[in-house]
Amino acid sequence: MSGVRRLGNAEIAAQLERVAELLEIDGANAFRVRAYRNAAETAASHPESLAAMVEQEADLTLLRGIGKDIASGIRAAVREGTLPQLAELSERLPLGLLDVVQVPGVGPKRARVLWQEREVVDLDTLERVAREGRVADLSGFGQKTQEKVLRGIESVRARQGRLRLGDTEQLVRPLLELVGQSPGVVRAAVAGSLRRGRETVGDVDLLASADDPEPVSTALREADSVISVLGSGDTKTSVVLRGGLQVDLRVVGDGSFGAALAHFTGSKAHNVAMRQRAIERGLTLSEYGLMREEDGRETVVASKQEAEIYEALGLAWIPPELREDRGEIAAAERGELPELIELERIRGDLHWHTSWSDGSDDVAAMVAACAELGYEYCAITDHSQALRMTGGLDAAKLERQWAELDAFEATRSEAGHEGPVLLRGLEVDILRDGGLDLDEAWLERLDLVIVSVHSHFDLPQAQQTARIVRALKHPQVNVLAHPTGRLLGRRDGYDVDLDAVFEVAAGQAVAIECNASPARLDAGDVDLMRAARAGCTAVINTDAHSVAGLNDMRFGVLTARRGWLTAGAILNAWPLERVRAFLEGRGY
Ligand code: DGT
Ligand code: CA
Ligand code: CA
Ligand code: ZN
Repeated sequence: MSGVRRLGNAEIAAQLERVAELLEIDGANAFRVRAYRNAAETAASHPESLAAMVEQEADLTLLRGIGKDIASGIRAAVREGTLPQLAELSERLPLGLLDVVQVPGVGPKRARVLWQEREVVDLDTLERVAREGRVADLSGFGQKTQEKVLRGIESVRARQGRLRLGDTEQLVRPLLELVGQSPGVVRAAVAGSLRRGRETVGDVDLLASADDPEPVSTALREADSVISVLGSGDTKTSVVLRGGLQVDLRVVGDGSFGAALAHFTGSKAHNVAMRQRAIERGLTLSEYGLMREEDGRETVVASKQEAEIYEALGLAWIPPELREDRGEIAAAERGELPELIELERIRGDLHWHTSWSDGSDDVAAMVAACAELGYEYCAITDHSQALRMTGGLDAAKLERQWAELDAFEATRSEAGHEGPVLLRGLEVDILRDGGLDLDEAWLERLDLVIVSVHSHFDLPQAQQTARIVRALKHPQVNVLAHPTGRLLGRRDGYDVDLDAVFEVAAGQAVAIECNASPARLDAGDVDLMRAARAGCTAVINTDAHSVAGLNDMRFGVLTARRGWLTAGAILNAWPLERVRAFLEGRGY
């Protein structure tokens, strides 16, 4: 594989999804379309690298939803970079139609008509044709559709790309409050990917129960942050917020709130598996409830509370973060769902920066904030010297920092020392060759050595992997920070064989970081599952560069929950003595 960038599962999934969409526009048979969608979902959620499986000549058809043709397509994609099915379709169909089908009111059938009758090939041509009034006169379209299309184009442009979890929170909180306090509303909740804690969110799904949907729908349409209304009917209202985020509100009767919440929380794959389970028990499951049909009469088995639906299907209630059809239903059936990590179980934050490097607050302020969060311990981990722009520390500067830390501790103990124990660490750069950016004596003196990659992102996979592995094999190294280097929505991770990295980390007692910064969430959910499976300990750190950044811990906890992690698997959920034992390489 030398030289060729190894295709990630997410990329394979995206290509499969694109094939499905193009087939749909092409008017292909619905079963064929669904086959590619199912395969895309499998690829996206499979914890092992498909490319690695191909290299090991594993049989891909053993995976759910992957048949012979798709398997051979994936093998070719791993060799050549592109699915042959996608290459073939994109020769016949303009790829811009993939954006056109996203426009509310268009969809694959209409996209095909627009392409064939009006030569629409992307959003720009669609906009021109619609402005010229040449959409309305197409059969089956009309004036109203044309107006809807024009509004829709704007919203597709605005929300192209997904919003990061951390960016949605402050937008959604006031809306949920507004909805919850609207006249007649009994219950209100967030559903969709946001409730599942996904690292990015396509749109926000809100749910409310009320007898009369009108007042709450009106309240949403008239909210300050709303810039356009995509549609508003009896049960569903869709709006776009300033900044482009779409919000869908569904209003249901309170009697079916539980069923609607389960349905609109998803994921789609989880819902499909749940519906199948209902059918196997002679029941049907929908957004209205779990129903039994007898003698032509339908009776409600469960619908008011979400937990009742799971119970009636012989399952423990499944936390939303696990609802991705990654084995949670089987685990719930056996009563073996993991006891997921909770924010309250986090005892310390072991990665943050101060004004000694590129942080904006000083040591005292950061430790005081950690005390405020109730932490038992924490670690100062500024950058090492290779990161010049950050004012990274060399041995001499570290010496000065430690003198300040000594003085800080002296003041603290005079004042009765009530805060968290402060460990002394450094985030040491992994150099191009895998060497560490600090001398041996200092590596030994530090309580905690974090290593990370901040340069040479473009090395070929074998070299990048060897570089990181070499760093991890240094006996003083304790944590690998942000192991893929991705920046959500901005930069893919570097090309690295994570399974090889995890294997070495497990053997060397190096913890794998779940970087809680909403810009990173790295390692992500599936990678954390892989790390845990390889025997690694995880650690959830904020990598805060200010006091405010310390509050990001919750995003890391959500990601770790999506990775099925329990407190026992997470270093900073352990008591200090056990953490020290881990850091010193003793039994832990
Ligand atoms: P997102 O918005 O891309 O981050 O992901 P979700 O999971 O929030 O997906 P979304 O907003 O399309 O739909 C919310 C949930 O509604 C989804 O997880 C499953 C459920 N759902 C039920 N029926 C349908 C359907 O026909 N289409 C879609 N898209 N979702 C459905
Ligand atoms: Ca959504
Ligand atoms: Ca939605
Ligand atoms: Zn850092």
